[in-house]
Amino acid sequence: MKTILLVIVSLSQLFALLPSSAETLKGVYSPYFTIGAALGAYAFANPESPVGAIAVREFSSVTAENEMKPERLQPREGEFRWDVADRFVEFGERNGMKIIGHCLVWHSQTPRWFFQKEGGKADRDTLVRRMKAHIHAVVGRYKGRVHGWDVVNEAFDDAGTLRYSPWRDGIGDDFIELAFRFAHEADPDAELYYNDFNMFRRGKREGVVRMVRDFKAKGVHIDAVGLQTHTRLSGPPVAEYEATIEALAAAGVKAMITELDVSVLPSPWGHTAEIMSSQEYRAKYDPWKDGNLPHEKQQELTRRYRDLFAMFLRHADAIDRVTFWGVCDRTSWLNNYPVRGRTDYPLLFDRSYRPKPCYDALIALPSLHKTSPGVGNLP
Ligand code: 9MR
Repeated sequence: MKTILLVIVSLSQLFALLPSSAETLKGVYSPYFTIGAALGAYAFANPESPVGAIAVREFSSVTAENEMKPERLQPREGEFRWDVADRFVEFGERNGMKIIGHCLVWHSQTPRWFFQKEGGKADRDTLVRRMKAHIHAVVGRYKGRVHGWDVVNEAFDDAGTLRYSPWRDGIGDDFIELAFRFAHEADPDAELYYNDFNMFRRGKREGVVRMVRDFKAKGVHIDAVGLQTHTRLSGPPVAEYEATIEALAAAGVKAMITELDVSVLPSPWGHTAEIMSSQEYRAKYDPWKDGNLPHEKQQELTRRYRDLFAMFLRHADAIDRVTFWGVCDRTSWLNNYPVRGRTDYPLLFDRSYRPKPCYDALIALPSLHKTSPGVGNLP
């Protein structure tokens, strides 16, 4: 009898250690913030997709990784292609998710015709008219269905001044403000965000905060700033992102973590996610191409995710949503950037769609946080 009891007790202890199948990312983080993922058409337009199935189970928000960018929606002036974006929005609605539109105004993935007219560059009036038409058409079509829009993407440089963009070149520095005004006109109830990478850098943080304060002073509607958060195992320091989240809260907007991933591969470029640079394939930059990440790297990845989320939990009041830039390693953009054809391991699910140890750590973290806040920061 005693032995049977002992077996039952130790079995139940064992089960208590295993992640319960009832637990999901969106469930355990629901008291703190929304958990989202970016998806490609392979996931939301294919009912058989394993990635789509994971998204439905684990995430309560979705962002279209590419399918709502200007080049997809309006490849030629006045010729809109809604088909795939419509399916994305239907997928989100069917699964009761917060749908995020990405993105309206960007220097990249925007067809050239926007910026040209016969004989050369389009003038300011033409550009403003085209920007307004694009934003009204896109935001208007999904009015009341898309929860929030990345209105302007990546307009600042690391120093906190405005970077080159054909929008800025043709319109002037007020192109950002105009985009927010047009988006607010088109759907006054949609949330509006400014979104950028390298938001851990002090210069960029200060530049974006200045813009937010200026918008608030002028009555230009803005709800949140997105920190893309494409990170690496070795950095950037969690404390630098933390400083940005605090600065945004002080300026009166929420922070969103909008494109989270952790590249584990060696990089000659340091911490930036600069979109312009790319490099030729070299084997030394692709050390784990057989699909097996060494145990100690797996542990480092788990620690990195745990440290980031421990900080997010401490600032849950200032953070509205945390979105991963993808679901599983197989389909991450990082396999092709900044070097084509590598094997990276940046997300929570592996190439066979199985949850990785970092997933288990993130599932366990909120209950640890409740009993001893900051626990994830232990070495
Ligand atoms: O993940 C996206 C990738 O599939 C595209 O090829 C790429 C094109 O620029 O855009 C990627 O997404 C970017 C996002 O739209 C904005 N922030 C940086 C992301 C990674 O480059």
